[in-house]
Amino acid sequence: MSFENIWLDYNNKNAADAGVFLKNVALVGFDAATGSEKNILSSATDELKKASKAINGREAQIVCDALIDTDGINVVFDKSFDKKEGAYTIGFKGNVVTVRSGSACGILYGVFRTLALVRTGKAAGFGEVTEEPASPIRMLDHWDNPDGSIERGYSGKSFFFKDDHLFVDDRTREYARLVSSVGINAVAINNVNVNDIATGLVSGYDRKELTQIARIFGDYGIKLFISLNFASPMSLGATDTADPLDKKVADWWKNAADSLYKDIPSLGGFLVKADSEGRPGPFSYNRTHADGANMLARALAPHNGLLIWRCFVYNCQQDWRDHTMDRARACYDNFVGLDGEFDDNVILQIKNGPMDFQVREPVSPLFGGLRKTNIMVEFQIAQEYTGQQKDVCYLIPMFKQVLDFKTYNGDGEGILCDIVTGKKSNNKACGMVAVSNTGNDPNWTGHDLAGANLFGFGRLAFSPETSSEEIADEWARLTFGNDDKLSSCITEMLMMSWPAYEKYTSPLGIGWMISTGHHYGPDIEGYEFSPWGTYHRSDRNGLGVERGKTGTKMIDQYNEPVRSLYENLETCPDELVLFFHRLNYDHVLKSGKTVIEHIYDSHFEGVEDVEKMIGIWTSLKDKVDSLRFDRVMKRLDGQLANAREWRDRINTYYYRHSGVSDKLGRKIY
Ligand code: GCW
Repeated sequence: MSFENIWLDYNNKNAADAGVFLKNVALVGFDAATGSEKNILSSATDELKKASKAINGREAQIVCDALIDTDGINVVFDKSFDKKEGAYTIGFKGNVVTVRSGSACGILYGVFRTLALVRTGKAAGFGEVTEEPASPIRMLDHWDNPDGSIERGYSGKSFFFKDDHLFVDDRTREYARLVSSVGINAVAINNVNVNDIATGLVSGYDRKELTQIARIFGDYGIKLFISLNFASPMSLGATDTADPLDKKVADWWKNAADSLYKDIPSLGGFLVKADSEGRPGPFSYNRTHADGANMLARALAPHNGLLIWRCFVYNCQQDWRDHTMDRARACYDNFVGLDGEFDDNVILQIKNGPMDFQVREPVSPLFGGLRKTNIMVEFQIAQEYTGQQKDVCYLIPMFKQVLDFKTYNGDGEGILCDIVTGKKSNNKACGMVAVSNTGNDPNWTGHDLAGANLFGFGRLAFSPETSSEEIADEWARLTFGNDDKLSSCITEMLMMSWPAYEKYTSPLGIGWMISTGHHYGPDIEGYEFSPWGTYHRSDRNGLGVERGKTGTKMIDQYNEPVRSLYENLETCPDELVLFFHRLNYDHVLKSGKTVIEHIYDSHFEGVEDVEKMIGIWTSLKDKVDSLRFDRVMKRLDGQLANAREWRDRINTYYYRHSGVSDKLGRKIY
């Protein structure tokens, strides 16, 4: 399927002076590049050629090894530039911009950044700035299956797999280009639920294609990761066990890793989902997750590979009648006792919340519990629970709140962002990852506005101090054209979208009132009497699971002062109060409203917000090409219908349970 260039479409309207900086290009020091550096530098050069051709109508004049002093860009590969891998300096002076870095990917990122700056009119007054990637690992996890389907994919089919095989086409390179332009440097291409032939990827299946993909990724500074099936040697018939302490098993993995690295020396490593939702894992052999992870890590260690181990481990066979068990506790309970037991090249990948990518969750307490373990935070830009790219939901503001969370992990406030970026520890085995929202739809993300999450996640992992508004504004200008009204309207829509989605779906942090299985649209009791551990326990008196001292004590997993903040109803923030506490409908919130009033009001407001977004988008009719205008409008209309459905179902449900009429007499069925 054909694809669009989205934010890398240099034919979009650019700032008037953008072309000046692309008339001439000087490449300085490029001869010093060796091995894969050369390829990365040539990706940077290609990019300048593409941009100059589109913006000026002719390719830039390229000179080598002499700086230019007018109308152009100097790209200086300077090994004495001694900063973090991927760092660069950009300096504007008159009509010349100079990009300098000591690493090839720093040059690539610096070139992409410069192009974004000149296209959005930021050259004037910019001066000189050095930027460096905050997170060492900036990763996308694809949940793509061999048959071409994508688990929780809302943008078409896979562009990595088709008919039980990996494949390579123009889109492979285009993908690498797109995500590296926002600093992504690691990608896992196959689903963490490793099914069918994907099990064989670690032991030779489609090795040729795997190698090609890794090379193309390498040209853009991206390391390939493979999701593995913990029971591979057994599933493939090589052993009769997958016990991590069995020598045959460890040897099998060692051989598999040796052979992989022989063919793909740049391989990043493995990603593992074990003992979760039916996947095999060390628990079957009475071994710990440290036993399992370390065995695999030792196979990778001689090659400097990383083993990324997911912490999404919980019992999905729970009895809903049992009020003592609490899924929200599981991640912490399963891992905190293993702190310090993992090898140096193991990284635990922890979902941002203790449940599962809901529209609102507290931060997972495990971030504050681990002190001697490498960790990454896992976000989901695939909008599984946040509108599935049918509804607009700009998630960057949510991710920023998570990153700002104070864990009090024994190292002062222990801001989550500092932990996963290795800021204080100088740790390099850490970072941020997002479950990708891409597929082979022409616009890559299904909803055109969902591109902001893909772009935004990369920007955030690289520069977490950038504001959500800045990211939205820049993305809008690059994607739709450099125009003040356009970008401010789109930014406004994006900024109101997460709060709107929260308002019409899930009040006060309760979550989970979604349709079962596919997770789009309301089904209030869908998961209520099921084994998945996701309950709201609404009855005529109230709703919520008590997670404080009189309940499941999940709140005790947080460090002080967070624990007291959440335990205490006077201080627990309204937006999370139903996550942590069971409340009656007449409980008065900090906002001054009762719980039932809040439920009614927020559902009416959420729908009004969607109507407002439609108004804003309508005002852009003359500014957006009709293809994209209509595509977005169609989805917004669908979103409005969806929002009304949520509003009516939830309001009616709680009206019938509580018997409390709406004070404002609005229509509740
Ligand atoms: O939320 C659940 C999803 C599953 C997913 C799982 C996970 C890949 O519904 O589809 O499986 O999370 O994160 O492993």
